[in-house]
Amino acid sequence: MKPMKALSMALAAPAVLSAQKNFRANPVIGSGSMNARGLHRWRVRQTHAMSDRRRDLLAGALDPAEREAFDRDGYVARENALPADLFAAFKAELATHRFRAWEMQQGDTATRLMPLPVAGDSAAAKVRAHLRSPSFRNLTGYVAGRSGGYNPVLQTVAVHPDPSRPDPQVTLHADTFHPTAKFWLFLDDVGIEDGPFAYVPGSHKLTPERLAWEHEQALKATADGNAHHASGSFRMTEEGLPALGYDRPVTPLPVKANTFMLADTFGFHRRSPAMKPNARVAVHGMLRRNPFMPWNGLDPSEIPGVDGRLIWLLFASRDAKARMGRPDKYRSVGEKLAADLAVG
Ligand SMILES: O=C(O)CCC(=O)C(=O)O
Ligand SMILES: [Fe+2]
Repeated sequence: MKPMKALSMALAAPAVLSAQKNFRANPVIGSGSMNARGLHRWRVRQTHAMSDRRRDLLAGALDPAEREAFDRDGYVARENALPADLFAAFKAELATHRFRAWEMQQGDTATRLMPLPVAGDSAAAKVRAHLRSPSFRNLTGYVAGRSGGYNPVLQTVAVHPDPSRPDPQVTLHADTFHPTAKFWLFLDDVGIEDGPFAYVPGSHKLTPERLAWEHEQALKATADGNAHHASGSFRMTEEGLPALGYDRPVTPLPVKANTFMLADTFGFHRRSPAMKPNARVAVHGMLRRNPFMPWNGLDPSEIPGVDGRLIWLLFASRDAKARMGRPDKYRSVGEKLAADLAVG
């Protein structure tokens, strides 16, 4: 090995024991010879075994019916998630209050993120606190396979359907190689025509066939033409599911307003294509921590004073990058109403 190559491999090595999933960005994770010897397969198996142990420690704090639903399906829906009066107050606030917004365009779909206020007594701040209260936190930690802090943000998915410019999120995929949680508190009914979240029930389980498939994907990921695949979010086809031991079909999950939908996005999922222009508004969040650490909780992002500022720092850093001529995929679009369908 040439000295420069050896140095870059040495610098890249610690990421093996982290949530880093990008085959192209990291020369060790993307190494053909290491993956041929089973590096990716080891990372998958190890993180799933560790998540199982961490989940066992959290299980006692859960509602048994929610736990059972999640263990079976890989997702769980909690209806009437916010108290009715808070939900009504939040909807009323969203109808008139503009929030600072950042937008990303992918195909025919724009995704807008609007951080919620972290203090004060607005309904939005109360919703944020409610979604971080123990019963949400415990369930989210369990689904993620490791509990910790998270920052719910308002998310609008604004679609102007155009089959010639598909949204990459409508392709079936897994987000990463280890258990990880995403959630949506949907603010309106989401019918089939509105592009609901869809999931392959049971596909969060690491079957021997899935493990073998993960290994095969890793061997070709670095060279894959699909950038999402190469970055470690493996794409999947509906026809390929039975061979991995998943005998249930992709299931669109239409919901009633005020439903909290939570999924382990190691399982295969996608956004169903919307059939008409629409804006799907939700409070959205994710919990993804280093999956190689044995403990739950003790999350440095939750240190008082740090907690709540990180999300704003993240968005500020996007603006700073844009000012330096290196625009992030999310760009600042000023203040917006959540349900605004106009993009830009
Ligand atoms: O918005 C959705 O329904 C799913 C999108 C997705 O795949 C993701 O956020 O990981
Ligand atoms: Fe996804």
